[in-house]
Amino acid sequence: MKKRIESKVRSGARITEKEAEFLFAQNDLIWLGRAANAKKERMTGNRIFFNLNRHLNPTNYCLNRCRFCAFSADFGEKHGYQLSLKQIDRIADSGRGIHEFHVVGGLHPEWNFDYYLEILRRLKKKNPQVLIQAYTAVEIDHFSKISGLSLEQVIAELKKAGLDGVPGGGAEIFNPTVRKKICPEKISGSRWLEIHAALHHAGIPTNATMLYGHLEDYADRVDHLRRLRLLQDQTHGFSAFIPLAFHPQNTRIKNVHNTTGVDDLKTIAVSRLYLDNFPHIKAFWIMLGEKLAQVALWFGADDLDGTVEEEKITHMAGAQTPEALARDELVRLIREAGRKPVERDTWYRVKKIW
Ligand code: V47
Ligand code: SF4
Repeated sequence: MKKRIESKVRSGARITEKEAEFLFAQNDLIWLGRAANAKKERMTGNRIFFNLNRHLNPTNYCLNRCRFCAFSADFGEKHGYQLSLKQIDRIADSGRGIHEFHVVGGLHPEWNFDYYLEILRRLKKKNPQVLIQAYTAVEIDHFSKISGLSLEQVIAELKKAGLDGVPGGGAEIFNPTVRKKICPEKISGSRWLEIHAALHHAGIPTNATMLYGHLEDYADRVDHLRRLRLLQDQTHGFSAFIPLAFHPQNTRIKNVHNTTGVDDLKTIAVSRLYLDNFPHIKAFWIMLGEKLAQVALWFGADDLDGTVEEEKITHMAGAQTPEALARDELVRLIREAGRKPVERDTWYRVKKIW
């Protein structure tokens, strides 16, 4: 099987689901890394992308209360918050010099669709040059429900308000049995895929994620990747895939440990090898830690995300990483890995080669 996979990497032929499962079960991490790196270098050479971005989570009040989520809150809970439009304006003031606002939050029980639109308008008004990557498919589905508008109408309104791209959150794991255990209230995997297909048809590039390291097994991960590869074959609208390492602290998923470094690297590597139609695989340093994210640059990843500035979702679940990295620090991490740092925006337009 190893020889067959090596030859497929050389010829560019597709990895099957059986082979992907074999790769996940593989203990020869160095072999796996070398294969994934060969694939990465065929696609993006020595380049590693990063963004100058600011994350912003407008509220953590959320109707869904997914069991793996330490971030969300009900009214009356101490850690609940919602940003006023004045606070959004202050964040909008900090947009000078960045390339992206990344906006993700909860399904607020009382906000109407226009409030979510107004957030985009305010960010865009003060920063017309900054791209906005906002609202997961889960939020977009919610907007359709609360506004009575069709999915296509919601997307059109979001575009009008300044939306340039959609992040990959909300995908979690598509298998309905596991999904029911970790996020019973959330939209189904099929609906998530349907929303991304609609965004691609409307010309909005999106990302995809997979939350791993909870109750799923390798077959569930491969099934998740299979469904993503299939949709990408049809639409070519995904820019990047980001495996998200589950952080269990303060969540309602019990008896699960943090992911290990080996599992993190394996997941990056298998994703690079199997998702041959995804242009980019992101090692999100916030979740992996800066050091492992740097190592991942030799295991198939070609992107580190960005400066971030502020992060609540993972930190409320126990992440020990900083909430921000300076541009120079990202450049140093990439250079010290022997790679070429490439500053990009949401659309992977090159801003500067370092
Ligand atoms: O969907 C929630 C995850 C996601 C936990 O597109 C958790 O570039 C780990 O969308 N442990 C939202 N993960 C974040 C997101 C994202 C992040 C980075 C890059 C991009 C991108 C998108 O955060 C959720 C969920 O999968 N999440 N709780 C947790 N305890
Ligand atoms: Fe809400 Fe998203 Fe947290 Fe689920 S993961 S509870 S949808 S904020």
